[in-house]
Amino acid sequence: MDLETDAHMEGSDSIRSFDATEDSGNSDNLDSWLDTLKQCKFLSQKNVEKLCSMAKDVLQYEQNVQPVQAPVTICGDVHGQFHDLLELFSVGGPCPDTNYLFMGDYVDRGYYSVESVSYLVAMKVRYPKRITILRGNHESRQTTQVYGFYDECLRKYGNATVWRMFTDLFDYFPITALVDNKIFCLHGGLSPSIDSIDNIRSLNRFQEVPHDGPMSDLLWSDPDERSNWGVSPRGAGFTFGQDISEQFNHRNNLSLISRAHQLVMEGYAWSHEQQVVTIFSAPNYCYRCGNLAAIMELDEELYPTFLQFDPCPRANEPSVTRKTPDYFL
Ligand SMILES: [Mn+2]
Repeated sequence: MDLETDAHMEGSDSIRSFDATEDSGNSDNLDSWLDTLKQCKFLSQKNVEKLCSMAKDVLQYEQNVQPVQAPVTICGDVHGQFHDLLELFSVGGPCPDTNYLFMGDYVDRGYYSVESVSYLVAMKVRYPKRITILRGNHESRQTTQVYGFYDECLRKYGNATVWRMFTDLFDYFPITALVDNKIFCLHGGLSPSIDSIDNIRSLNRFQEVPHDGPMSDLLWSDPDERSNWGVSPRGAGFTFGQDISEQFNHRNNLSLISRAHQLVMEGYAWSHEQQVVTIFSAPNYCYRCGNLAAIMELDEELYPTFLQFDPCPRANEPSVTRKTPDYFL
């Protein structure tokens, strides 16, 4: 398919603009790709190329602070645990009946990064108003070369082209979202370079995640019991105390910071006197951590309900007793 011609034809298709289901067009392709992916089969390289091109067309118009309306269900790290991602949609309700906001880290660690990120990106293109996908610190060229996604692409496609197409696409992902102007969502946490949400709007996000600076901090930082800013043991981002969260929420008229990025055994954890919540959606992380996963449903009044879930029992799963790759250590 000639993508430019195809895009031109879609642009002149008036039916598309009036589609009440807010489809993106191309739904025949997308629905068949989604059917393939649901069986945990990955797309052809050619179709990944088409998918990434379509996704860029959608994501380039989203904002650094993407506005989202409640009700919406907020999800944390997935990390290539594809069967657990399907379990997440089973627990939370199918999209587009339920709106979803994912806070990054779709790839690395688990065995099905390709299927997981392909599925979420295809859902984004299929239902662009119903699902928001933010960037995590693992949606980067550098991190994916160390923690598994690059190797998985090589193994499944025989070359690095699919890895390059996805990591190029990651540069387009929005870095934060704001639910009804009250709940600020992002992968990591706050940055000493950012006082207000407007500061984030002025960043140029269309680049590899930098080693330091505000964009890096938003994807890497963690809340901490110690007050003020601290050095992060991760080697990127900062730790931030309750005083910092209070100040940020007060200054920006927020009720809550919702973030992911850290393994929490119950799947969710409050901190800073309920001004920050951590959500982690990969159950039994790395197939060995024994944690629950959770997602946070927000109703129209932004009242949160947490849904926890266990790992999905599955056939053909790689044995947990196999040799643990070095990058798990
Ligand atoms: Mn992370």
